[in-house]
Amino acid sequence: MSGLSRRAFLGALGAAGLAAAGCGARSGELLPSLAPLPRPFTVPLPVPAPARPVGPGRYEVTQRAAEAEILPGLRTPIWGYAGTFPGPTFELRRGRPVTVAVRNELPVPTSTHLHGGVNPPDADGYPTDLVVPAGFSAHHHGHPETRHQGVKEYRYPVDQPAATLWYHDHRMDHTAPQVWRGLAGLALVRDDEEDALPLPRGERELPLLICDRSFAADGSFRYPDHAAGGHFGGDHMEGVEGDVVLVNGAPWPVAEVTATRHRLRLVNASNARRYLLRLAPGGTPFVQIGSDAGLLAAPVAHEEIPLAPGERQDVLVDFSAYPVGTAVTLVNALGEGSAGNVMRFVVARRAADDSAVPKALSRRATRPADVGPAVATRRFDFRRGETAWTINGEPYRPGVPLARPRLGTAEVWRFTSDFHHPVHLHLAHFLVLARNGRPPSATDGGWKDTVDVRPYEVVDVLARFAGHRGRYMLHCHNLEHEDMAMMADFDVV
Ligand SMILES: [Cu+2]
Repeated sequence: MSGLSRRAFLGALGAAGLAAAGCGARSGELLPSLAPLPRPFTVPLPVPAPARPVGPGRYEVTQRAAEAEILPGLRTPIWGYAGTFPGPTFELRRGRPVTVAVRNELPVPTSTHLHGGVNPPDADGYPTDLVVPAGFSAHHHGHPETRHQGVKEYRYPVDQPAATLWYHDHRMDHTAPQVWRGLAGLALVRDDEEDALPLPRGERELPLLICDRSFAADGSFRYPDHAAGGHFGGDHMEGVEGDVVLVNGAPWPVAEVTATRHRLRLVNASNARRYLLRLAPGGTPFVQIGSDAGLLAAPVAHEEIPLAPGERQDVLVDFSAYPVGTAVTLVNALGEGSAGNVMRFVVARRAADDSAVPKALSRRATRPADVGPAVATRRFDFRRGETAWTINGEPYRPGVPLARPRLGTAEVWRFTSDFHHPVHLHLAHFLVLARNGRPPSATDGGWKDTVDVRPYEVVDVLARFAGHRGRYMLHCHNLEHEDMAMMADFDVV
């Protein structure tokens, strides 16, 4: 590991690096695998096991090192919630609070963020609110830390609409390498409104946690050495991209489906990679029913789905549009080479289908006019600075809030950028109002917590600060940018 501090290292970068950050379609830098890669569409799609409560509303999950067979024939050391990658899927129900005791048996501290969750500040996974394993004593930051010895109980009210959430590590300066090693999983919130809809269920509802990884020759995850611990060089400062696309932890998997409607909960859990998802052959659209934070008011059909790190899309795909026997590939139009494929569905047989595409989905207000007037407008500029990735010209300063919105109000937040920055707000869900002063993209609809801000774009969102007072944050969800200081606190007062 480099002995240079993060800031000294970044300060040593030249103007060439600064210029390179601005242009181009890529959102990170490829780190190629050294292991031989399997043929795509040979590994069956796994579905992560459900988390099992140990008592009413209580879960206990241990973060630990384990091994997984990700590339056939090779063993990959992972760090996983419950020793699995992805971690177990939490099935949550609106109105039923849960407590999750996260025990840390890894060699490093962790902090768990439930992404998209409307949770009190002490359960939000603040980056210095750490669960410290037994025997770990190093303090290597000047930042004040909260330390929970061995275990922390996260109390989640689950007072929010049905949505596809996910959880992942959020440790200060170390999020990117710790998520890369496997610390991520799904949490699905369900409610009565969603239950009343005739959506595909059971085996026809597939959560698809998509992320890219690179592998060393021995099968272990490959990650820039100098990056582990928040020390990046110029070569991967833009973000680390792998050449293997994993879905639910399996490389380019294949799933047999009936020729019926399916619900796909798409999650981009990648560190830096953006996707533009299409079906090949086409001929049937993605019918979007939900966004990051829950169901849309009404379905919207798309030929392609962009997905930046942290974003989710809840879509229906009707496989009855294809003859039995068709191989339907989910491709990534932004990916080069092996990263151009995501997974494959094989339409195996006809079957009865009692699902439908509802005309109306959620009664939750999704028009800005129904949310109420914005009481303030604030600007947040996401930019590569001389010494780090910055927001409003400053690297992250824990405990120094850049905004103090009032509980129960809505504000317009304007995001500007010099590069691809998927901007994520904790606690507050938002509606995308405009891109460059024009209407948002067709795929920007509904309540979101992460928005893909592209190079030199101006994105306006209407954020609602509801649920809890206290300290939260906004940050770039390119995890390498996040680790390189592209975060800021805001206090809900
Ligand atoms: Cu960024």
